[in-house]
Amino acid sequence: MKQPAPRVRAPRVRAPRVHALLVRVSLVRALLVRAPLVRVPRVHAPRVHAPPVQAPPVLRRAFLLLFSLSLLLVSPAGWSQEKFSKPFLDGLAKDASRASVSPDYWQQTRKMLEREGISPLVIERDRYQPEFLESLHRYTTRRLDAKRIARGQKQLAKHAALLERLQIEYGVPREILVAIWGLESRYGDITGRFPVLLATATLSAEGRRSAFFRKQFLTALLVAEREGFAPHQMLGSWAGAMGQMQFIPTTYWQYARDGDGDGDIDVWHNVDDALTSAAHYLKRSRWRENMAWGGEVRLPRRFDFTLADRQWRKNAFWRKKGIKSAHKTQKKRLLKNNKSRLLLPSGAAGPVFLVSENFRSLLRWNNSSLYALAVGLLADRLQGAPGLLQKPVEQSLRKEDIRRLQQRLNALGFDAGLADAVFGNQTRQALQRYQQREGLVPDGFPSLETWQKLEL
Ligand SMILES: [Ca+2]
Repeated sequence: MKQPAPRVRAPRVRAPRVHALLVRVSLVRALLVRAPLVRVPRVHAPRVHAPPVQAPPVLRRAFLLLFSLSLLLVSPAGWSQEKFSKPFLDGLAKDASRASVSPDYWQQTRKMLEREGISPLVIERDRYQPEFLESLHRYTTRRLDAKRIARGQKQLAKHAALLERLQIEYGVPREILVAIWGLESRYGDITGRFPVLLATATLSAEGRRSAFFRKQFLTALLVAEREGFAPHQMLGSWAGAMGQMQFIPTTYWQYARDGDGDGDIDVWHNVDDALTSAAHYLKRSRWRENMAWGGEVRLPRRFDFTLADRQWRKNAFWRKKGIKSAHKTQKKRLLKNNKSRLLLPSGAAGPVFLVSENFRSLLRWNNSSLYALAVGLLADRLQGAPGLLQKPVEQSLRKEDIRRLQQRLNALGFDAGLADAVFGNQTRQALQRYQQREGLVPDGFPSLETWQKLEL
């Protein structure tokens, strides 16, 4: 991993050294309050995507709480019995030295890791798998609530000058920045309480994506040393996402910027720094000025749903097929886009979207269509746009149902790939071919009608 050399700066004390017990108490508190914005770690390329993790059931949380409290009582030296192994820490030491982390900072970090041990909470979060796949309806209802919209509008007014400057400098609309801010951390309210170095070390020692998290850990070391944090003081989500925009360490290292020019980057407390860094990251993710993210569209009465195959096509093509903006005010914005693709997140009966190449920039931020749609839709709502014309279909699919669907399609000779309970492109296309043969609407969505026809 090639990283630019860290800026040389005298270490600076950001806050009084927090006793390990306090860190433990804050972690316990994280269990008591609503789960912090727990999300998929962002990867530059290729992106790893897993469905957003939801809060564990109440009972499990209560158990964890008791477990944590018992550790506080009986294990003052560390809150996990399982330690990082010596060969693992020795391996990290070599990598840290190669990445130009100072020997002194590495020793402090090693002591912290030896004292704390592998974090059971981080492991728990990483292994938690929701039983249901989230629908567009559920996803947006939980995130585009009236309070989040109203607070976003207040933030637009409060930071008008900064947002204006960023729009001019980076070409990213103010509403998009504020929408991301609202979704990532509820405008800075929830930035995570896990020590990032402990979380990323735990995930590189234990997790399914150890190579990815090892890189995050080493980059987090560089960030923490450069920014003058004690090793356990740099806090983030269980997966190491940091600050008001929830940057993973590699994103922070590459894209975080000093927005207010005070010589310091603080994406945790300084709104200028957080929003400037986000605008910079989006521009570098090829955000194009004067291009809408996309929008809801209206399909003609007779529409060929096999076109909903995720292909990028010229807007002229879509217009010829009779597709129109759902809202008059958005008509011009969509016409400006060069290429779009059609998105039917809840099938032909739900809302349909044309999304632009800027949507792809949002996917680079977080490779989830539901996330990118939520950003776009929240940004529109912040501008006073009405809600969706077509109500999303509420259909919660259990993972087990998807596995059965895949098995049935495979048995019928429609290659849905491995029956892994992930509703990916191959499954969608197999379902589309099945629907076409059976004379159903070929939207690649497991509607009730399709479900019944498949006799599932
Ligand atoms: Ca600053």
